Amino acid sequence: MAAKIWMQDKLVDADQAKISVFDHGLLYGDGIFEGIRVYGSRIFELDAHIERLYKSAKVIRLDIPLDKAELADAIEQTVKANNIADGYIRLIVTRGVGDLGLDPFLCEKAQVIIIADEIQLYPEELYEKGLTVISSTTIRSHPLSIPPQVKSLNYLNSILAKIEAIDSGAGEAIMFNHEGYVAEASADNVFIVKDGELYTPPGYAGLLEGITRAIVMRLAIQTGIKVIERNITRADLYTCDELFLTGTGAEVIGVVEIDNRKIGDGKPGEMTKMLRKKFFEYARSSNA
Ligand code: PXG
Repeated sequence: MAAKIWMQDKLVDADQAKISVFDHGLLYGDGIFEGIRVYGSRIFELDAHIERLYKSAKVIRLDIPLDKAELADAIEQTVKANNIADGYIRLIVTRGVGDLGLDPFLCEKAQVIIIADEIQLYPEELYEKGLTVISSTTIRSHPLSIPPQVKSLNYLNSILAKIEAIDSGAGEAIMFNHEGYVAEASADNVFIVKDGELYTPPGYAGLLEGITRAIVMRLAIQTGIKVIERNITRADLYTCDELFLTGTGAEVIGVVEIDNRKIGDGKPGEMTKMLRKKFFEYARSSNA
């Protein structure tokens, strides 16, 4: 358990880190967050996470009470105070304390919370064997609803998909968009390999543009692999040579079965393994 939590403008003991029952983050899921990794005491892609947080804030008209440099400094201090060498940061900004009505502008001030802790990893065995996934019947929200680009505190869409996965004994659920194209998994982005080329749904398919996704695309291009962002159908998933997911928690993980259809030979594919290795090395290297 984390010992010290950043609350607004200072570190406090974990048992003193409390928020009001009138916080709109709790009452309405009105807020945003980021999940960030720490590798070898270095905060991975901190600038990209801060940029994404501020973009989420802009969309929902939330004023973050710290500027980007102050926020980065607060994150660094929280990691140090908890002695986290390899771990996980949860950065949260809620709308803050308001009344029982929806109006966000009646809230006093946004509430910044930073938790730095150990990370719960998928067991290594799962990376070797690969994940089983299902197609979710819950679709990603329409772009004119909660924009999927906003990493909001309302994750019920993803949670409904995750429940479906758990109910069917699968590790993850693939979510489609309102047009029936693949969007992403409940907390990861989706890639497929077909004839040696790498495909991933474009941002406009309605997905969170993952920071891991961007790095994996870059590493693939550097290796000479052609990377194509285009709409992917369910049949594309069923007939691809390889399928894998990317995200802060999972990094790169192979999928070997979807909706009772085996992918490839039922083991994580060669390109998946190569990109997992490259990502693993990059994240732990001193230039990351
Ligand atoms: N799509 C969704 C819906 C996500 O929530 C990703 C894609 C991958 O994005 P990144 O930037 O991480 O490559 C996410 C990330 C958690 C947790 O505790 C979830 C995420 C990140 C960190 C922790 O479930 N989601």
